[in-house]
Amino acid sequence: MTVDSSAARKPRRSAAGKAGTTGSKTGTTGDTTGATGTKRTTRTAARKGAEPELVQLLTPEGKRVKNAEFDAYVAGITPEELRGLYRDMVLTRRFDAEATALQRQGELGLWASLLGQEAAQIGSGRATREDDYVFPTYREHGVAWCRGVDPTNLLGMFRGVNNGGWDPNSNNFHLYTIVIGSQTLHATGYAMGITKDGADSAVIAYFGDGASSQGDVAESFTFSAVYNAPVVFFCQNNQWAISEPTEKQSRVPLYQRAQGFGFPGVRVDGNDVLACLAVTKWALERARAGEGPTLVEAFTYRMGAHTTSDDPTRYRGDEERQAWEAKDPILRLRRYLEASNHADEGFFAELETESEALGKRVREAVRAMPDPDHYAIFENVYADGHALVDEERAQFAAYQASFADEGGR
Ligand SMILES: Cc1ncc(C[n+]2csc(CCOP(=O)(O)OP(=O)(O)O)c2C)c(N)n1
Ligand SMILES: [Mg+2]
Repeated sequence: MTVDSSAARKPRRSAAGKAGTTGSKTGTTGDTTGATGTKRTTRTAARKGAEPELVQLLTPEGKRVKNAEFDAYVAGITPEELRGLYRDMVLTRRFDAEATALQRQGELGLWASLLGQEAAQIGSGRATREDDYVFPTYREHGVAWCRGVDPTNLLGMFRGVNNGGWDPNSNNFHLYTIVIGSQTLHATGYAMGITKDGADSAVIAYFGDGASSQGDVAESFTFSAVYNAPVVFFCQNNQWAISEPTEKQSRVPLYQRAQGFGFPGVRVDGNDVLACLAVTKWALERARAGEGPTLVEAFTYRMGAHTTSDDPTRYRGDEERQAWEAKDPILRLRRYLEASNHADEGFFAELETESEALGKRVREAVRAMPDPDHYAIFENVYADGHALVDEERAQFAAYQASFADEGGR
């Protein structure tokens, strides 16, 4: 069993929208009632020293495995929807590869690749409803895709020509947040607002394993728990925070942290798009039903570098990546689609053409963007200017002038 808190028994919010905190005991005694209403035993893997269990619906070989708790959340999925999930993942990966190449060609200043995390993002992103609100970090290109944000809009910030590039309220997809973990606070505040409005929308906040060590995230957990806020904390545990491995970040599997705050935590196979869809749907439904926050830990792997500025060969071995390539999220859904005759050669060929067209569109859009103004960063720091900022601008100008081809600008 994978749900780790008796907080799943929390009462519904009162009609007045007040947080129902009474009776929300967070004890560690055995049983808890699960998403589907069945009784289950609180997992004790860590205490017994066993490996934490994953919610998995598709094995790496693409075999569909039964799961009594979460099958219900994908029971009605059609072959067309399955192909849709596959298409989402393939196009997201293609976009990401194009952005990485554009950075290498000098068109972008930086890129944070999601390679390997497509299932975590597409599964969870497709679980959201239009009126839900998403608070991403800086790597959620697949979630942005699901929310209907045009991929070319994600690139301006990485080229240095704008501070965001999309209207968060058009798609209920907040701007990318680089200050690690801080968006979990924004998400919690927004979710508390939804409760006050008496609405039944939910919020999902994305963050990484490294972010889970931040005070902001702990504060978000505390506030969302006591206010019973309708928020899903979706942690993509890609096992690295730049060069810092997860084992240096936590003594317990990350999803188990939720228990101490009084709400359930679930570890899902982050390379299994079906499992991510099912678990996130469950968690969002809990939020809508007034049952408060959930922590979903999507256990995955960052196959690429942290960003294009990083060189992972300095801190990790190739074998690790190879082991995770065998668990590739796209490959496993393809195997399932083929084995179950849900997709034919024509589908894959058409998708390949669509993929190439997307790459071309992204390339052309970036090349049509203006060059960044290197001095824009010094603007809007203080309304009336500041001596220190002036000094830094002058220092930067001198540095720029030291490059023969820059001419100081
Ligand atoms: C508050 C803060 N501290 C430090 C950094 C520098 N920084 C950028 S990314 C990163 C690691 C984040 O790791 P994780 O949360 O696991 O996300 P991942 O990049 O692996 O998806 C750090 C420390 C930052 N951006 N913000
Ligand atoms: Mg990480």
